[in-house]
Amino acid sequence: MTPDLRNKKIVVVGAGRTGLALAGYFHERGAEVILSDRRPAARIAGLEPLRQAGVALDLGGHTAAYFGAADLVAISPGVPLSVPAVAGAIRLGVPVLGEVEVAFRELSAPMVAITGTNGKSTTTTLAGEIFQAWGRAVFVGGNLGTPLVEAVGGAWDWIVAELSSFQLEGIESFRPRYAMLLNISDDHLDRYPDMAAYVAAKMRIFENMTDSDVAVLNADDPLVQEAAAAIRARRVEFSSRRLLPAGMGFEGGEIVWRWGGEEHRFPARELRLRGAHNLENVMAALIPPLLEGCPAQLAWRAACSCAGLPHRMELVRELDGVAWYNDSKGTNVGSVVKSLAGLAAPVTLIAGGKDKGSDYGPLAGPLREKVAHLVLIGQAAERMARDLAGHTDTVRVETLDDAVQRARELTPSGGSVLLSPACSSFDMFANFEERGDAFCRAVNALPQREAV
Ligand code: UMA
Ligand code: ADP
Repeated sequence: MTPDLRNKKIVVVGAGRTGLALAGYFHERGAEVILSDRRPAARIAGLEPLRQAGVALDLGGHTAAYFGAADLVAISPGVPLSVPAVAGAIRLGVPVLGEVEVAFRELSAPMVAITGTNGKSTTTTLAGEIFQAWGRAVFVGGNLGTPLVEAVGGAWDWIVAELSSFQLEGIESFRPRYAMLLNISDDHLDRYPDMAAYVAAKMRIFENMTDSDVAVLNADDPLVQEAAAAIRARRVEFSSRRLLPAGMGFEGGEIVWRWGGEEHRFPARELRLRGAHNLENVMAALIPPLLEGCPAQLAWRAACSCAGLPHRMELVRELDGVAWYNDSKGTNVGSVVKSLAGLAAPVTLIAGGKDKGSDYGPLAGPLREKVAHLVLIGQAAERMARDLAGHTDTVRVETLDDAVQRARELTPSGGSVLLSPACSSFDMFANFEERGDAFCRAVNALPQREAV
């Protein structure tokens, strides 16, 4: 039901993709909106239409007085609840909600919500494509790129939403029909005091679910199993290592779905997506449509035709016998470990970026095994060099272009070069897409070696 927001004072925090969408949403419903961002106007794109429509602006910082006097503070995922103006509003009893909660309250279509440290975007895309192939009108978005609030008002049969821990911090009544927890490894320790706080934020996805809802869980991930021990939702699990008596298992190169006395087998070699991690993503994505009655072969064909997203182990070019991969979305240690597992030695790894406080230790083994040269860039380079030197040859360079040049010099024919930073991009780029695009441009500009 559309809430009546006339004359309600609403502060929207953050003027990125989420905040711009939220401000428009509240404005259209008659609220008095103040859009607040710590950046000055000159550094924010897309404000003008909102300003002209009458949205008030609070830029270059967050004015606590506006927050304290609001009927509602609606926050973007990149804004922590600890920001002083937000924390002040909470202390004064002003309701503070995240964008996902705001959107959820107006969405009536059943939802598949997907979280986990890695694989969220790929799994969200896969699940969306399966529902679509089944003829369902499906909104696919959330952390993937299109804010969930943009789904409001659409005639959707299903909503498939990628959700980050940041987005889950701002929920209250949010209750999806399916919630997936793909895996847990350390990430975002620049925002959370410790791993327990990060996991607790992710686990909020299950907090309002009952046994009429379904939790899709990774049977092989001990941290997932431990964290999900007490959830109320019905559990349906996937394992890429063994057969499950009921659920999505794996045996002899085949994904095996066993449910309600039936068994379906899907040969993994038919998938376009490669690697053990993508097998897990496919398994998870199949579960909601199959439980909803989608014909098994139709679901499988849709999964097989999915080619994956750019910036995730994307083969950019083969040049002089060297394969160049763009894995700019490899923004934490766990994802780099998985990406390296899919490549043969010798690899030149380009890593570094904005340090998220992660433990780089789990990279040591894969570095010794696969990586002949580690080329480091960005703010994290110093700590990564300190923590990882000794496991492989390590060089530091200034820019991503320099890194591409060095990788070119260092990598012999038969090897590969992988950009998989283990860090976010915000020290040098606007986002991981911009970083990946810059890498692809530099790689595509490399001249072929003269034949001798
Ligand atoms: N800002 C403030 N005050 C603060 C912090 C930030 O005003 O204290 C402002 C910034 O100046 C900026 C705005 O907030 O203008 C940015 O808001 P945001 O960081 O929430 O970014 P959006 O553009 O709204 O994009 C967000 C997600 N970004 C983050 O969670 C950091 C996008 O996920 C998501 O696609 C989009 O909403 C739509 O749902 C990106 C991401 O990096 C891909 N996500 C993280 C990840 O995947 O690891 C969680
Ligand atoms: P997310 O949206 O969670 O960041 P993506 O689907 O965008 O995940 O994949 C990002 C990177 O994470 C990929 O390039 C790959 O290296 C790694 N990855 C993808 N799926 C998984 C998985 N199921 N388990 C571990 N790592 C994965």
